[in-house]
Amino acid sequence: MNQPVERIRSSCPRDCYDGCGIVIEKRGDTLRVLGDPDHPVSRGRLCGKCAIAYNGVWQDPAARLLYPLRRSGPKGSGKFERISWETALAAIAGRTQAILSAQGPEAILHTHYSGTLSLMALLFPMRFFHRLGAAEVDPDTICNAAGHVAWRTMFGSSSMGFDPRTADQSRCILIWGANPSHAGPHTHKHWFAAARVARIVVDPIRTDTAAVADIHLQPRPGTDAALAFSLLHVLWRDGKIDAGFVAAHTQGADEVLPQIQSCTPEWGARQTGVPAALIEQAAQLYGSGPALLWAGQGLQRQARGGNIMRAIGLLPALTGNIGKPGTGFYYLNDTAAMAGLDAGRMVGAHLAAREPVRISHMDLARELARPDRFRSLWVWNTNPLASAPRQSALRAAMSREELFTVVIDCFQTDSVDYADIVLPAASLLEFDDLTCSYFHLHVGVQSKATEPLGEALPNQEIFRRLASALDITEPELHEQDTSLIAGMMAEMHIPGTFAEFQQRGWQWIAESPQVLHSDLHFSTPSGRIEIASDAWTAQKLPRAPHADVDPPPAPGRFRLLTPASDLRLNDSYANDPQLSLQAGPASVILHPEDAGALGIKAGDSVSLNNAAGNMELIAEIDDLAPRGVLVSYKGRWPKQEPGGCNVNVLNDAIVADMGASSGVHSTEVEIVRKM
Ligand SMILES: Nc1nc2c(c(=O)[nH]1)N[C@H]1C(S)=C(S)[C@@H](COP(=O)(O)OP(=O)(O)OC[C@H]3O[C@@H](n4cnc5c(=O)[nH]c(N)nc54)[C@H](O)[C@@H]3O)O[C@H]1N2
Ligand SMILES: Nc1nc2c(c(=O)[nH]1)N[C@H]1C(S)=C(S)[C@@H](COP(=O)(O)OP(=O)(O)OC[C@H]3O[C@@H](n4cnc5c(=O)[nH]c(N)nc54)[C@H](O)[C@@H]3O)O[C@H]1N2
Ligand code: SF4
Ligand SMILES: [Mo]
Repeated sequence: MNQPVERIRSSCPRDCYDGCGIVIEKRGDTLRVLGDPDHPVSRGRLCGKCAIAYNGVWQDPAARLLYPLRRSGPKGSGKFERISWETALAAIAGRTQAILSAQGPEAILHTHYSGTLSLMALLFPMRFFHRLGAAEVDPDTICNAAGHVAWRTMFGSSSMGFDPRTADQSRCILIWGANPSHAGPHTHKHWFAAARVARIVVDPIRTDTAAVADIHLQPRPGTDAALAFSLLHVLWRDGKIDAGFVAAHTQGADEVLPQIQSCTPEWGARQTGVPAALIEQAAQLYGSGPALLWAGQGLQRQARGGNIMRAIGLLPALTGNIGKPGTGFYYLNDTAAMAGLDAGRMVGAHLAAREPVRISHMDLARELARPDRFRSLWVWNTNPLASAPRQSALRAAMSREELFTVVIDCFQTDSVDYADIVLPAASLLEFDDLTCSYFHLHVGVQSKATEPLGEALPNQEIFRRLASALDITEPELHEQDTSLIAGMMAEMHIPGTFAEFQQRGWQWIAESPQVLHSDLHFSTPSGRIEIASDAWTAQKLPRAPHADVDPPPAPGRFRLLTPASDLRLNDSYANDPQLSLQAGPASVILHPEDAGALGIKAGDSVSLNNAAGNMELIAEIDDLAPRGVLVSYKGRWPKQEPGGCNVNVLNDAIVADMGASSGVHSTEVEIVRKM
C-alpha cells in the first residue's frame, strides 16, 4: 500500500563546517534522510558519510543504546544489564551525593565536546555541571584552543571571521592548514573549487582541496611560521605592506618588520621545503587585491601551533586585508553568538559558585589516574577513549574500580564500555533543536521526525531528570525545550514560531553578505590588532611572533599526521558497517622514497612505535605528503581494530605553545616492516 509521504525539514548538527539542510521523508514509521534541495550549502545532498549513517546506524536499534544500563562485568568488558530510568537516576544521585559530601564537587570531572552541536543538547547540560560545581576537561584543548588564544589575543576575537558569501569580491582565497574536501565537503565543492578567484592552499598533504588550488604550497609540518614570514618578505619588498592601516590599526608591527626583512624566499625555501619561486608567486597573488585567509584547525594542532597562527595572522594585519569587501581572516564563525545568542545564559554561567576548575585534555590520563583527585567521571557528547591522547594510560585510569563513571551516548563506544551507568541519548531525528554552521552564516532547525529509539532521551531531558534526582530546584535546570527554543529564537532574531521556522528550515543571520570587522575596532586592550604587546607577556607568551620552525625528526623518525577522514566524523560512524567496508583496514601512507629506503611495499604490515605506544597498520605508498611525513586518517573505534587501539595510542599528549592545547600533528614515530 502506498503511504503518504511527509517531508520534514531539518539540519545536520555534526561538528562540520557545512551545516547542511536535511529533508526527512517520512512514510509511516520509515524515515529517509536526504539533502534539502533548497539549502544554499548542501544543495540537495548530504555528504557521503551522513547519507549512509543517517539511514544506517543512527536508525538501527541493534546499533543504538536503547535503555539505561548498569555495569555487570569488569570495567572495559562492555557487559551491562538493562535497568529502568528510575533505577539509573537513583543510583547516580546516591553516588553523586556521597561524593559531594565526602570530597566536594571538584572530585567530579566531566568531559564533553561536539558529539552534537545542536544548541540545546550542546549547551543546556552545562547548567547542571555549573550548578554542581564540577571540574571540567577544557573542551577546546582537544581541538583548537591554541588558535583561539593566538587570534583572540591578536585580533580580540577568534570566532568572527569572514562571511563566505563575500568571496566573489576577493581576488584570492588562501586556505592554510584546513582540508574542506574532508571536513566540509560542500564548502569544498561549491565554495572553494567553484570560486572564480585565485586559490592557494598550504598543506603538507596534497589533499583534494590542495589539488584544485592554483598554487599548493607543501611545507614540512611545523614550518608554517617561516613560510608566513617569507611570504611577508615578498609583500614588504614589493610595497604591499599597507603602512596607513598598520599605523592606524595595529600595535607592535615595528617589532616584527626587521625580521621579515631578512626572511627572503630563498631562506623560506630552506626552512620549509617550499620552492622559493612558489613563495614568490603565492605572495604576489595574496597581495594582488582583496584576499581571504582561512586558518584551519588542523594547522594549529602542533607544538608551535599558537605562534604559527600569530605568524599567519600577520598577512591580513600587515596588508590591511581586513574590514573591506572581499577581505578577512577566518578560524571559526560563532554564528549563534553573531546572531545574538547569549551562550552564557544557555550554559547557566551564573549558577556556578565560582569559576570551574579546568584541566587540559593533555593532562586527562594523568590526572584521572589520581584517586586523591577525581572520584567520578562524566562523559557526554564525546568519546575520549577514541579521540584523546595517551590512549593506554587513559584506559588504565578509566579502569579504576572506585571511579564512578557515567557515560551518555547514542552508541556503545569504547568510553561507554568503562561506565558504571550508561544513559542512552536520542539522535538528531528524535528531538527539536536549533543548529548553525561555523563557517556559513546560517542557522537551522533540527526537527523531531520520530520518537526516540527505545528509551533514549535528548541530553537536555536527561539533565533535567538528573537535576530532579539530585533535588536541584533552580528553575534554570528545569526549563523546558519549548521555552529554551523560543528564548534562543528571540535572541537570534528568528521571526515567527518554531513550527514556522521548520517550514523554512534555515535562514541567514543577515540577508546580505556581511563585511566583518568593518569598524576596525578590535576587542583588544588597545582596540588595535596586537602584533606585539603586553597582552602577550601578561600570558607569559613571547611579545612578538617569530619565524622558528620545528626541528626535523631525528634520523629514523617520521612526523605522523592524523587529520580528518572523509568517511568518519571524528571517531563517529566507525560502527557503521557500510562505511567501515568503504574505509577498509586502518592504513598509513608513506612516501615512495621512504618506503623504498625501508624496504616497505604496499600492503605490508608495518608497526609504528614511540614512547606513548605502538600499533600495526597496513602500508599504502603515495607521494601525497613530503618525505619524512606519514599520514593515517583518524576516525576508528579502538575496540573494532585488530590491536584494540587507534592512532591515539601513539599520541603522547604533546602540548601546543598556547592554550594547553593538543599538538597531535607534532607526533613522531618510527616505522618498521613486520616480518
Ligand atoms: N589523532 C587525532 N586525534 C584527534 C584529532 C586529530 O586530528 N587526530 N582531532 C581532535 C578533534 S579536532 C576533536 S574535535 C576530537 C573529537 O573527538 P570526540 O569528541 O571524541 O568525537 P567523536 O568520536 O565523534 O565522539 C562524539 C560522541 O558523541 C556522541 N553523540 C552524538 N550525538 C550525541 C548526543 O546528542 N548526545 C550525546 N550524549 N552524545 C552524542 C557520538 O555518538 C560520539 O560517540 O578528536 C580529537 N582527536
Ligand atoms: N569528514 C570529517 N569532517 C570533519 C571532521 C572529521 O573528523 N571528518 N572533524 C571535524 C572537526 S572536530 C574539526 S576540528 C574540523 C577539522 O578540519 P580542518 O580544520 O580541515 O583540520 P584537519 O582535518 O585536522 O587538518 C587539516 C589539514 O591540516 C594539515 N596540517 C597538519 N599539520 C600541518 C602543518 O604543520 N602545516 C600545515 N600548513 N598544515 C598542516 C593536515 O595535513 C590537514 O590536511 O573538521 C570537522 N569536520
Ligand atoms: S557532516 Fe557536514 S557535510 Fe555531512 S551532512 Fe553533516 S553538515 Fe553536511
Ligand atoms: Mo575538532
